Amino acid sequence: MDSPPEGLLPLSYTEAELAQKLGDGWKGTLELAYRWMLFGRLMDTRFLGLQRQGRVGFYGPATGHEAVNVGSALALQKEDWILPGLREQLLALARGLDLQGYVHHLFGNGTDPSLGRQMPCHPTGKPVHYVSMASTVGTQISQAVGSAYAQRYRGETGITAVFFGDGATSTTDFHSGMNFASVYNVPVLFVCANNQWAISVPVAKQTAVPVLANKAKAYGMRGVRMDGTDVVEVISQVREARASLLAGNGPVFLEALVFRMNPHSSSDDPTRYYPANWMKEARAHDPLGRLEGLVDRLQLLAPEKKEALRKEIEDMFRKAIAEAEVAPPPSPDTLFRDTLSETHWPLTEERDTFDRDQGGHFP
Ligand SMILES: Cc1ncc(C[n+]2csc(CCOP(=O)(O)OP(=O)(O)O)c2C)c(N)n1
Ligand SMILES: [Mg+2]
Repeated sequence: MDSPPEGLLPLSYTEAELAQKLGDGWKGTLELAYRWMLFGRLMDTRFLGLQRQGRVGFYGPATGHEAVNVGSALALQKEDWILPGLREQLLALARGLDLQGYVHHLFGNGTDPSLGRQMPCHPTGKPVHYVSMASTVGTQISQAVGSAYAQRYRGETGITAVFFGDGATSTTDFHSGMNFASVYNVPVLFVCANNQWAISVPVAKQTAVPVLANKAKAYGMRGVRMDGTDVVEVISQVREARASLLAGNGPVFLEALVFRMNPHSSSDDPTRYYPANWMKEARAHDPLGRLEGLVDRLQLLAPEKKEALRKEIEDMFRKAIAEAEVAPPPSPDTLFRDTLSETHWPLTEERDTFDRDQGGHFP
């Protein structure tokens, strides 16, 4: 960073505090965090740009959420399951989701693992234990409780972490999930990324509880509000919560306070509703800028190294996009596959009618 943007809130940790919060390998952890948070930032610019150029149909950026995603990815383990909300694609990639597969998915082509059937930006990744989101706000919360319950029932060692927004805390699934998890002491970690907006509705207009972490108290659960723009804080809180869950101390609710720095999605225009000072305040809490300030102060990455990293990431996107853009679309007959375990006549008839109307190309 040449000079930090005006008003940016610094991360003022000393080396001793970092070692205490992140352990002996803190330098490597911060470098990794920087790499992935930069990746997320560049990805949003690139992929939102693709949507604006009409090359992909939809994109949901998560600028401002990078520390929640990357901090959680670094604190959670392979055996854990992730049930995401709307903005955890970066978390999946940081857990090892294949970038090329994700970009195929954004284009909805024939190589997309979900064969163009999901909305773009709704990836799925079984190998990295990342369940595709449904977009219906909050439904993943009760499902995550079931997932964690099953893990314990089967004697597995991991936990389930479920991510959702502030708006989702006003859904019935939030109530059912929180209540059940607490009553049955289920090893589930609730992470609410409170970006203070549910599309155009500010958080104060959808709940009368100013600190969402306090909602946990009503369920007899530990609730903590953390600074979701400070990746050091996120890593240490998620690690601690995970250990507590595995020790059988009951579910934990973490509220990560963040600032949404982009439209709700590519289908939204926040200039219609953001207050005049919103972006200034959001930029002061920019998670990547804050981490970069810390990395620079501690001289962890030379400027040339940062530049090389940026170039390496941009090249990865360029290559993945070039490959995905020329891949053929899914064959229409895939519409009739994978829906039922055994094909039955209404489906076969529909398929045959469709094929006849198309000129009879199906195998
Ligand atoms: C059940 C349901 N109602 C409404 C919508 C439309 N919708 C999509 S995202 C969203 C707001 C979500 O806000 P929040 O939970 O705070 O998550 P954020 O988008 O801020 O990350 C709404 C109302 C939906 N997808 N599902
Ligand atoms: Mg929100």
